[in-house]
Amino acid sequence: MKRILITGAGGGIGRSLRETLRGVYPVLRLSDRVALAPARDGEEVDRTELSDMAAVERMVAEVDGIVHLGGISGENEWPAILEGNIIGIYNVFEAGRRAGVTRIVFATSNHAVGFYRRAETIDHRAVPRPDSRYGVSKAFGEALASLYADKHGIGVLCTRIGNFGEKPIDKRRLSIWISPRDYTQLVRIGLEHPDIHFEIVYGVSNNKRSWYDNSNAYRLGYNPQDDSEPYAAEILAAEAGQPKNPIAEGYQGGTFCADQFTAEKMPP
Ligand code: 15L
Repeated sequence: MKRILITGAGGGIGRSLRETLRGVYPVLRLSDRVALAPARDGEEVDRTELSDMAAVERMVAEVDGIVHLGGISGENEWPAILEGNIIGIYNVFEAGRRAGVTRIVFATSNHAVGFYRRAETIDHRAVPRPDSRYGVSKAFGEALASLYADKHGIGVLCTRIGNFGEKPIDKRRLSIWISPRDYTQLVRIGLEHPDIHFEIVYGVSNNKRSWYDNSNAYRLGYNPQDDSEPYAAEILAAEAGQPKNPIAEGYQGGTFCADQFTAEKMPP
């Protein structure tokens, strides 16, 4: 892979990958809707609105692989989700197909499956149970990725990211945290593994409290280095005695499930 495009390169994960993938591939093309820091050696900087197909076509020209992080990264009003995450991902896959892109790593989210109970362990075969319009857009992206793999032969790794950061920030994130070095490893598997058709894996570190059976990632060679457990005692002590919302506490998606919840009963 000579030229790798990162969309959403100005966000937290994008800024991190800009450093950890530096020098790994000959050229990193970094794109966002906002201005980015100027290009260094081995970098190209681009500014594109993902809902603008003509601009997306220019963004993907001469690219071999894409790490698609761009779009809206949390719950929002429907017009913003539609533009950034539905039209946006369609444009990236379709323009990528026309440009001859062979690999895409898609940053999907735990919120595509957020309405599974915390007592359940789910694997890559779990059917979507989105907890928000945002989660629905990620499930749509996974379905679109499946179509472009089956119909057009683009190899796609869908990484259902839990929570990315230097360390976990609360009790829920102890179960879904992923460190920068572990996510970098997953992205490299997605771009470099010789045999990827369409795969879903969980973008989580080796967390003792994980809600996921991530055997599909391990099958592809993922060997996470980090575990949230050393942070657990401090986080749990800080949260002790805090009031808890039963919907947020009952389901993996947390507050995304409780937000705007109007059903009379808790879902199964
Ligand atoms: C996500 O998908 C979001 O992009 C991120 O901002 C966090 O909210 C994360 O999920 C999470 O569940 O912690």
